[in-house]
Amino acid sequence: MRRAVCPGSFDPVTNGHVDVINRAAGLYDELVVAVLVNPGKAGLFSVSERMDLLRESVADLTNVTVDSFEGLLVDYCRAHDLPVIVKGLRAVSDFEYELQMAQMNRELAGIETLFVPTAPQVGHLSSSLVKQIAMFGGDVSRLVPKAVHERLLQVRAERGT
Ligand code: COD
Repeated sequence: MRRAVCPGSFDPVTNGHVDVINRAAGLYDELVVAVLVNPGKAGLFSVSERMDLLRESVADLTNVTVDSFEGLLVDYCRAHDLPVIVKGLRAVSDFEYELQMAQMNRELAGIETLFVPTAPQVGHLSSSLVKQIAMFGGDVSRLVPKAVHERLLQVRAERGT
């Protein structure tokens, strides 16, 4: 059974994430999408909201499950028998940091990293840009899954911005 993990903050999941998850799901028998619990950084969405939005966004992928983790990714990988990390790469700026993390994760625990190059139509997407645009009233409907778009509209309405 080939298993892998797609880790991230996913605050919130974008169409860029969904593209990487879709493609990784086609390469492995089981794919776990794991949301980082970062007590030092409050996101726009809670971890459980991010997980719900992820589940809705990848509901059609039967070999994908959504989980969360705290601490080192390699410890989570070891505890859940996940020998491969799948990451999306957007640009050279992503590559430098991602390469360093991939080398470190391999040194720490022998966990390999597979890089999936972004699809050109979503290469410019990031959660932080999407949040910024949405909170200033811009249209992000083409950039995120439907459930995320609806939730962003709700948050904006609640904040009255
Ligand atoms: N196209 C393609 N890929 C994309 C796109 C896009 N438009 N947007 C994002 N991605 C990729 C990112 O490159 C990343 O691989 C993944 O999707 C998740 O992105 P984010 O932004 O949601 O999440 P990050 O980058 O904040 O997540 C970082 C981790 C949580 C994976 C990392 O910090 C981590 O492993 N932390 C745990 C602590 C640890 O183990 N530290 C030691 C590391 S050596």
